[in-house]
Amino acid sequence: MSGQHISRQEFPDDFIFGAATSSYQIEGTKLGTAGPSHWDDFAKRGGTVNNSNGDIACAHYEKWPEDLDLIKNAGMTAYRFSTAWPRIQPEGKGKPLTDGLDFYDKVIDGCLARGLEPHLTLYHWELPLALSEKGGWQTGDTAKYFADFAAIIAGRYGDRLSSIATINEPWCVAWLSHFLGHHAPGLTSLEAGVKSMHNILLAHGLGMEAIRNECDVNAGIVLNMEFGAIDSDKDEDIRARDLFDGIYNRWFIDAIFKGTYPDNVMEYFAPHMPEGWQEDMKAISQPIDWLGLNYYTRNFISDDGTGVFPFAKSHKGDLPKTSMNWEIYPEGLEFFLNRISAEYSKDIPIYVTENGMAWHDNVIDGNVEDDLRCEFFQVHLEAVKSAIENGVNVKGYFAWSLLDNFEWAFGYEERFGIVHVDFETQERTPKKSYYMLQNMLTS
Ligand code: IFM
Repeated sequence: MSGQHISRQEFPDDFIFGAATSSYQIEGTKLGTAGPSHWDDFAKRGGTVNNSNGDIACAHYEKWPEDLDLIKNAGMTAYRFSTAWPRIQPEGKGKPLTDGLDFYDKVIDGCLARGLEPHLTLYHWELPLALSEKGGWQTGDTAKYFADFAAIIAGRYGDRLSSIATINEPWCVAWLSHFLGHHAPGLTSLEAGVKSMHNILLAHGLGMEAIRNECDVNAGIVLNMEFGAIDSDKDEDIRARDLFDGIYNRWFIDAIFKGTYPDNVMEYFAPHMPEGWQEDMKAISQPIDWLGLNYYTRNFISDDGTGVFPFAKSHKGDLPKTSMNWEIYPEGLEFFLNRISAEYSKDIPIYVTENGMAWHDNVIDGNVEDDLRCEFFQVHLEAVKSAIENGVNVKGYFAWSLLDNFEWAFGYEERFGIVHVDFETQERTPKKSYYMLQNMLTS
């Protein structure tokens, strides 16, 4: 099932292959000096399964040299990682901590010493608790503090980085966390959701300005997109699906590339928008140098019969599923790559900044036989290749994730790594998918 069938040579020479991680999911917040984030608080409140948290995670704060070696030895040439804001500014503002700054110096220099391009994401979800307690993403003040943080990072590291992304997956930061309540801070309020949907984009816009003031680095943002499938032609189902697509996908990319929000969503969001939001659209839609796309799955969307916005329920199709019960649907990746190119920008360099799958992997006799993940990477790389052949400017692909790690609301139960982590001993064991990618990239 997982025989090697795609080769490095089928991609352009300047196409980069890498692996991605994020700070809270791997570093260990109790290692080194870091202030508390809203995820530490959410975990304490029982907001994650199995009472797990990011206290130790993969102990990457200590084991980063070994982890960078793993990327290098996979034949990859790029590493995507994020900075923990509370490790730099424990209160979300004020003087940066030397310990945190030194840590990312080591990681970045460690990348460069190994010939790995460092691709840094400023915010992959750990908001300093002090800012969360003052309203977090429901207030535009957080966006202003974020810009100060962006200036610190860009000023210190910008000349050594291959790229900076402002925000990872603004849909998760805003809607998933403030309306659906699945992630920190765990709110289920339409008003909080809508305000965050705008403020996280304001943070992107102000962050871009701060980065541009400090250095010449390639700056962009990473959006996650999910394919809204439909198996009905009823008007109410189409309305639910289009709203899903509007909130999940178009809200962010419309704002960034067109400076507008989708009409079908604004019909319901308008009463809850922050005052004066229109004035922010210029900063939000300033040009970016590149766009990151995180893609995982599709969901079938239909009307939920409640008559209450957003009117949608979802169900799965009959394709093979990951242990997260996410359908494996590579056509969705190709769809979004083509859509970005056709409807937003033909020229913007696009990086697939996350793609991968969870499985309940076990080490047996020193091996992890994750055949389904090997197949997953193959079919998604085929989708990328096909988009490139269609003229889409895709410039790179990052596997999610380098390591099994803290999978947010699922704690350590869901394993996304191409490298298995034993969370008792911190032993790393490359899985079959790691060797498949290594073989592809080095042979
Ligand atoms: O683990 C997450 C990551 O932090 C953001 N993108 C999706 C991944 C899998 O759920």
